Amino acid sequence: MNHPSALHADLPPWPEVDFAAFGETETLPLSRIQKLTAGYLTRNWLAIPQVTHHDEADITSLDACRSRLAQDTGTRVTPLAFVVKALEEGLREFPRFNASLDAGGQNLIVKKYFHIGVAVDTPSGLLVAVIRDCDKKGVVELADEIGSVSARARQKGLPMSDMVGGCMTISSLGNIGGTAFSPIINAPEVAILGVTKAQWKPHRDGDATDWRLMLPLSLTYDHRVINGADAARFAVHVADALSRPESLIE
Ligand code: CAO
Repeated sequence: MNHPSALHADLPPWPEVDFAAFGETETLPLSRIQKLTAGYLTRNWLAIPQVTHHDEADITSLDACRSRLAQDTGTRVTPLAFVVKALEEGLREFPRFNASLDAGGQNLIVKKYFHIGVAVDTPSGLLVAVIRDCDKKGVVELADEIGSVSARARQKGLPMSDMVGGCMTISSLGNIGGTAFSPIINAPEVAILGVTKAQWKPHRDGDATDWRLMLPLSLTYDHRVINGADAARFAVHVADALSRPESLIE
């Protein structure tokens, strides 16, 4: 396997422009986290042949279910906790997604644990908090943990021990907007699930039309490890699990 720095070798130099020659400018230094993230993202973008597959999940029942759960337990439950649970189910059904290539690219290491990373937007940059043993936690416990770890990440950052060992990452843009995007894989994971804003859409059912709340899913996968048909099956599986929320909270 080519070392990522070798992939840089033939690129032309970055353009050096005196922007001030064209008008007023201001220089803002990047934070330590932004600089680190920039290096990792560039490496992962260059070194992984990645493809993004798009699908959507019917979360009409899930939306009602999460409001009920929040009322019963007093915990704020966003769709993300269900997405974590559905993803964990997908990883169990499709073990190739719960894997990493070793550093030499010769072996696939399949994990028997289910730790899921959640990208958190903090004032000093993007952090990925790893939620451990998602197979052993219910939706409410996951919601509670996502809420507390993301608050901690925003207030004072996270220790490295809270950010390592993830199996697959979720990048949720929540209710901000957008219909799809291409998240970059968080190496050495082999896939990442992007989630954008759920939208009400008409659904034809025989002669009738009803309105369903649809959640866009954008699955980027490492094409060296996962083929397109399996990615499509994986996305359908996760979407199906999300459409049956009761099975996720059993
Ligand atoms: N569609 C519609 N509404 C959604 C939604 C979706 N896909 N996801 C979340 N929401 C709703 C939530 O239910 C909540 O509304 P209520 O309070 O009325 O229930 C609201 O949007 C805000 O949710 P949130 O963002 O505070 O909480 P979350 O659990 O969805 O997400 C976290 C937590 C940490 C992932 C999020 O705060 C965050 O940091 N997101 C940004 C991650 C990011 O930057 N990703 C890009 C990485 S690549 O650059």
